[in-house]
Amino acid sequence: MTDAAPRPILHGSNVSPFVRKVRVALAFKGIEVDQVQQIPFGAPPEYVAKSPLSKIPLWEEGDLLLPDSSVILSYLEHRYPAPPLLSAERTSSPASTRAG
Ligand SMILES: N[C@@H](CCC(=O)N[C@@H](CS)C(=O)NCC(=O)O)C(=O)O
Repeated sequence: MTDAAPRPILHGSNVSPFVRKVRVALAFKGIEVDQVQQIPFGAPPEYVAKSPLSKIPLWEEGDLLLPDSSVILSYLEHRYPAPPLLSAERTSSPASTRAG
């Protein structure tokens, strides 16, 4: 990550398995982010404006908003390819696109 890049923010409570899924991927790849503890129910309007379904997790990186754990993992894999979450032989399998 360059100095100019905004530091990513992971919104969500660690109670959520979807949030933990993203945290595991971040730990595996050695990516540091800020985390804002957020629960989905009764979320403030500022959060709903970023995540219209008011679900967690939400990935915020500057103007980029990704309100779904599988989309976040796909983004992480593209932006930070090493180490890969899936082996090359797994990524060549059509079934791998349905994982998550
Ligand atoms: N497909 C979403 C599911 C996320 C999800 O359902 N999170 C739960 C918390 S574990 C949530 O926000 N529930 C609130 C709701 O459904 O209104 C993802 O993978 O991120």
